[in-house]
This record gives sequence, C-alpha cells and structure tokens, in this order.
Amino acid sequence: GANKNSIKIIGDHTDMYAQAYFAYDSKKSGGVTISHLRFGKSPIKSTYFVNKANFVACHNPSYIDKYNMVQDVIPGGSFLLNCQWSVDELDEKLPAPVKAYIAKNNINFYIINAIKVAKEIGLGNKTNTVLQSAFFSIANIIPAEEAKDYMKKAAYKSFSKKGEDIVNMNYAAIDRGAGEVIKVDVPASWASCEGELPVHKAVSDRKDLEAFINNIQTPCNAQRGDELPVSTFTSMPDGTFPQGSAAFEKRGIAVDVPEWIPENCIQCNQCSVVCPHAVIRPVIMTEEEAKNGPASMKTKDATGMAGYKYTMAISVLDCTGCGACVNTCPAKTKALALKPLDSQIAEQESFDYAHKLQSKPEVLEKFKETTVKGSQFKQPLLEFSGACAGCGETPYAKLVTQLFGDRMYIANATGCSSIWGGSAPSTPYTVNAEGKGPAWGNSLFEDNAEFGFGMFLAQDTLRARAQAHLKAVAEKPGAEHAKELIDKYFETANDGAANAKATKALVSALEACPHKDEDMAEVLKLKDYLSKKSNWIFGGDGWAYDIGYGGVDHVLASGKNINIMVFDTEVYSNTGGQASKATPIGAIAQFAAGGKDIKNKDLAGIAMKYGYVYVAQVSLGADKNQCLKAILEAEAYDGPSLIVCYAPCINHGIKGGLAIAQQVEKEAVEAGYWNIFRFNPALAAEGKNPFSLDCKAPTGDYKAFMMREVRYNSLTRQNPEKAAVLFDKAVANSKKRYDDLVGLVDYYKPAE
Ligand SMILES: Cc1ncc(C[n+]2csc(CCOP(=O)(O)OP(=O)(O)O)c2C)c(N)n1
Ligand code: SF4
Ligand code: SF4
Ligand code: SF4
Repeated sequence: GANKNSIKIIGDHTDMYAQAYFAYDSKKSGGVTISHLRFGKSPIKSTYFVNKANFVACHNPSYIDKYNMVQDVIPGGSFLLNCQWSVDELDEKLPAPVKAYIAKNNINFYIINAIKVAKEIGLGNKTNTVLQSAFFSIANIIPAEEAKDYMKKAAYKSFSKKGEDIVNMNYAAIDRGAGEVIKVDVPASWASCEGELPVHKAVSDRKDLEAFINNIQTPCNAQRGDELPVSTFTSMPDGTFPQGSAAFEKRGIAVDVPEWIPENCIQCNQCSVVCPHAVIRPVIMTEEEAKNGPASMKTKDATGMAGYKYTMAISVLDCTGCGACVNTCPAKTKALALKPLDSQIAEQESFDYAHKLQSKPEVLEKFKETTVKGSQFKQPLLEFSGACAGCGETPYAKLVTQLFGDRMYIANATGCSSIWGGSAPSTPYTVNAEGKGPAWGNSLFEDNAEFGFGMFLAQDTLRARAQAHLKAVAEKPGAEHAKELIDKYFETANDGAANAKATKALVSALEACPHKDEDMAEVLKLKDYLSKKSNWIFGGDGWAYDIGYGGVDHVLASGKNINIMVFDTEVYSNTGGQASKATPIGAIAQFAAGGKDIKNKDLAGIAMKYGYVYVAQVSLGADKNQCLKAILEAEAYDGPSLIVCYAPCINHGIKGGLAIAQQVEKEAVEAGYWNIFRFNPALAAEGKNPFSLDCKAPTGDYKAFMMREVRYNSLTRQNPEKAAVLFDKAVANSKKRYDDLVGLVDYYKPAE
C-alpha cells in the first residue's frame, strides 16, 4: 500500500511520468512483494519489470542472504536495508557478495531499524509507512516537508476508515521514518570480500521430494521460477507435488519468536493446539534421548511419566511471530515470552532433533489422542503454512490432521485454505514416518463439494472391489491361515484407526503368502484402497454458504460418510473481504460498504433439519475440548457431517491483531456472538438427546465485542444512526438465536 501511495504522490505532485508494477507471491505471511516503480521526465514506454534500479530497498532483513537484491542497483545508486543491526554489526551480518557489490559499485548504503520504530509507535510489525518515509528522504524527489505532507494525506485516505488511532500512528511513522535513516560509511575492505549467497541443498530420504525442492522449489523461491525449462517438470505430468516441502523453506520471517521457560510450564500443550503454523510442539523423550540431544535443549521431567523428559520444541525459522502461543499460555507466570529471532536460533537445532524422534506408543497410551493434551503429542500433518501470522483457520485444519492425517483425503475449495494449503511450489501438508499423509486436491471454488464427493466415490468403489475379492479369498479352501486377519479386517471396517492396523497386518500376511491366486493378487493390487479412509471437504464460508452451497447440500443429503469443515471468517477472505451469507448484520465488508443490513444464514441449522447429518458449531478458543469432541464425533459418525468453525481473520480488523485470535474466539461465545453446539444423530438412535448446547447463556457485552473490530466500529464513524439500528438488531438476533438453541435441547429430548 505504501509503495502504491509513493508512486501516486510522484505522479500527482511532480511533472514526472510514473508507472508501477507489483509482483507478489502467494504467501500470506512474509511473502515477497516486489514494487517496480518507474518515474522520470520522459514518457515511459517500458512494459517490463525494472531489473536495474537507481534505488532498491530491502524491507525484510531475512531476504538479504536469500535474494540477489543489491545487484539490482546501478553503480552509484542507493540501497536501503531495514534491519535491527547496528552499523558495527553489518560486517558480520551481511553476506560477502552483498558487501563486495556495495563497495565495488560505489553504492550509497543506508540502514534503518523500521522494526523498532514501528513497534514503538504501536504499528507492530507494519513497517511500510516508516520505510516509505525513509525512501522519500533518501530519493530526494520532493522537498522533505512537502513529501511528508503528501504522505500524510495519502495515509489519511488509506486508513481513516480504520480509526483515528491508526491514522495517527501512520503520521508518527512518516515523521520518524525520515529521521531514522543512517548512511553507512562503506569500509574499503568490503571490496575484497569473496563468496556467493548461500544455496541450501535439500537432503531427504524421500528422493522425489529432494529433487523437487532442489530443482523446482528453491529456484522458484529465489524468484527464478520463470527461468525453469518445461523439461524440469516432465516427471510430474499430472501436476502432483510431493508433500512436506514447506518444511524446507525455513523462511525466518519472524522478528520475535517464543522462548520457552520450562520452570513456569504446566505441560498443558495449549500453545501447541493454537499455533496456526505448527511451529511449537511438545515432545516426550526418554532420559537417553534427552541426554543425546543438543546441549542447548531445555527439558523438564514429564508430568505423569516417571523417567521421561518433556520439551517444548520450537521451529523458530518457521515461526511467524504471531504471539498466539504466548497469549494462550495459561501458566500462572507465562512459560513463553517473545524474544528476537537472532537470540533463539539455537532452538532450531533442538526442534530438528526432537521432531525426528520416534513417536512413542506409551505416550499416547498415557495421554490419549482424544484429549486436548494428548492430541498434541501426535504429529501435525499440516505444518509451516504461509497463512497470515495468527490465522484463525489453520489451527482447525491442523488438529484434524493430527487425528486422522495418515488416512485423510481432502478436497479443498478455492479460498484462503487452498492458498495456505498449497502455496505453489511449497506444500504444507506432509507425511509421517511411514510416508502417510493427507492426499490433498484443490478443485474450483464452485464445485468443491462435488469434487470431494467424487474422491469419496472413487475410493469407496475401489474399496468395495477389493473387499469383494477379499471375501472370495476367505471362502476358498487353504485360506484358513488368513481367516482371523480377514475377519478382523471386516469387523473393523468402519473404524479408521482399528481398520488401519487390521489392514496392515492382513496385507503383510497376503504379501508373504507364496501362492497368490487371482483374487489375492487383485486385493494386493488394490491394497492402498483397502483401509478405511477419512474423507474431508474443506472450504470457507463464501464457498459453503454461497457459491458452493448447492454441492454442500448435495453431499449432506447423500447420507454418505463424508465430513465437511467450514472455516467461517464471515467474509470471502482470500479476495480481500467481500460479504458472504455468513456476514452478520451490521458488518462492513466489500459489497456491504454501508453495513450489511440483513442477518446471516444459519447453515448449521439448515443442515440439522435433515436429521441424519452430524452438525457442530465450534470455536477453538472458547472450548478446545468441545472442538476436539466435535471433530472426533463427526469422523466417527457413519454419515455426512458438517463442522462450522469460527475463524478470526485479518479482514476483521481486530484491535490487538490476530495475536489475540483465541481470546476473540472465547469472547465471541461469551458475548453470544457465536454459539457452540453439537447435533449427533447417532445419539438419537441410542435413545439419547442428539442435541447438546455447549455454551452457557451469554454473559459478555455483545456490542463491546463488536466494537473491537474495524468491520463494526467503522460503521459507527461512517453512519452512527444506521450503526445504532443495525447493532440493536444484531443484539436482538443473538438473544433469539440463543433462546432457539435452548429450545432445541427440549425439542430433541427423547420421549420419557
Ligand atoms: C467461481 C469463482 N468466483 C470467484 C473466485 C475468486 N475467489 C477465489 S477465493 C475467493 C474467496 C473465498 O472465500 P471463502 O470461501 O469465504 O474462503 P476464505 O478465503 O474466507 O477462506 C474468491 C471469490 C473463484 N475462484 N471462482
Ligand atoms: S508465535 Fe505464532 S507461529 Fe510462532 S510458535 Fe507461537 S503461535 Fe506459533
Ligand atoms: S501453553 Fe504454556 S504452560 Fe502450557 S505447555 Fe505451552 S508453554 Fe507450557
Ligand atoms: S483467513 Fe484471513 S487470516 Fe487466514 S490466511 Fe486468510 S486472510 Fe489471512
């Protein structure tokens, strides 16, 4: 935004011609944006990106040894680096080719600590306005005071809807940015520095993954994807990418990362549950494993497991610094504190060691995966996604993969979840030590439920075929030795975890059999389809409530065992926040610029009416246990399921940011803004009440809850009268909604 404003200022307030191209990657946190700005006295006829510039600014210090940025500056040009390093530290911190290029080409080299300035002003990690002001002070295109004035006008236009505080912070950033720039006296010795930027060659036991990373992912991430010839891709003509490649990116994008303070930790694992990026993970080790770990690894005795050690492993180079873990930590004195990334680098070695240790059955025996604490000892098979720092969607998806990831099929609607779920070229869905992980595919926005249904039907048909051959095997004389295993397989056919074990034992027995007849050979040919799979369809509210609703309804009505998870951000998040049918009354969104004046659709209520669909509404921060139960029940239910998850998003403009997303999820339920419940038809079949209202009558202040978010509070500035009317209606709706839910408890009560 700030660079867009800069080129507008130059175009509008000088006699120069101006042009701007912006190139983005698809990561939503720490992604690369390159602003190609051209201006000058002659008309601009260039239609290509700038590849030699008079001025280059590097806004993120972690890019300095990843991209050849300074080489893009012409001799005698200017280079601005945003970093937390002092002038004295530059010699040690800058890579050799950067230093050599600066010295040999007479580059005017400037640094600024915009990170510190933005933090002090209250802008958190938003450094762009500070850096915009630094640019104008160095580039000297417009007299300093005049430039500040124009920048402030532009900032007012961009941020006035977000409130006076934000505008004032941006004014402060403009005032401070220009003054904080330091011109570096480039030491002559830099000219003799030799070396290249480090290239990290990936090494993996999975050779397909290793080749993919070295030949495709690394060049793409270095902004050289356009140079790859078509022949690079011939080994993957169907477009299938290997899983687990995001783990090799190690982007180091966080300014601050959590430090674990073992003496304060109560080993509740809540930080791990809420981490949107699967960065922080509890690990229980034997004494021996702990002893063999890196010297800097911190441990403490594992509660409830004598002779074992507990550590909180943190992959600091994958952390986004969102702070959700720190804010969630319930320990009396917080057991996590945010510290500069530089100071915590040693933690990466501990993470790499701890995360490779064999998972221990005794740990899951003691702490069951069906509990919040126990679930976190299972490997997340969604890790290090490029979602916005603190995203409210990812923790739900991550939890599902911890429970069923090794046997999951996921059909993903287009939306944020398809972008953080598959930010080409990297893939955050990954595999466990046995090489098993979610099979993931993204179809279109409008037909994802149908796509997921197709995935289910294909698997189901192949499984039925394999089972028919297996029955034939069982009936033949000579199959007595396998009889018990075949019986076990059919007994557990509907239970994912048990059937996985039974299938494994059965398949190895059949493979070991010296005489394989036709049926047995067919079973083995189809062995990947034999075990029970966990079928999921993921997407946002824009998909589920609006554009893909016909398909969602079709799947729910099918009666088949498919689970639908909706990440409800109450807007179309991926495209910048357009209103959906999930957008509540009174919220400002695109296409609802004057505040939405009709209430949101009750998707869960509609689905419940089928009577045979498992339905839940959840909010992780409000009740982790309820959320976990809903996911487990939905998966276990032999029929269609729908889980609607409340997901705070950057588009809400939460005061305090997504660092407090979990607190917002809690307060949403306390205020009656969001209700949590479960409807399990399986209970009705047992003569029990299928409906469980899992939240108490609201006690929080509904309007105070709304006022913390720009999507609501901006309406009070824009049109206070309308805001008053719509917010009153919202409060009345919420009361009625809760009363209706209480009514459902009675309605579904089994007859005495
Ligand atoms: C038919 C169609 N219309 C529009 C788009 C553009 N589009 C891509 S993602 C998206 C928004 C998705 O919103 P939602 O389903 O709520 O998911 P979220 O991004 O909030 O997770 C839109 C409009 C598209 N891909 N296909
Ligand atoms: S700061 Fe955010 S990304 Fe980093 S470990 Fe904590 S929750 Fe995860
Ligand atoms: S949330 Fe805090 S107390 Fe709980 S495991 Fe994490 S660091 Fe320890
Ligand atoms: S849902 Fe919101 S917070 Fe999450 S990745 Fe999308 S825009 Fe970012």
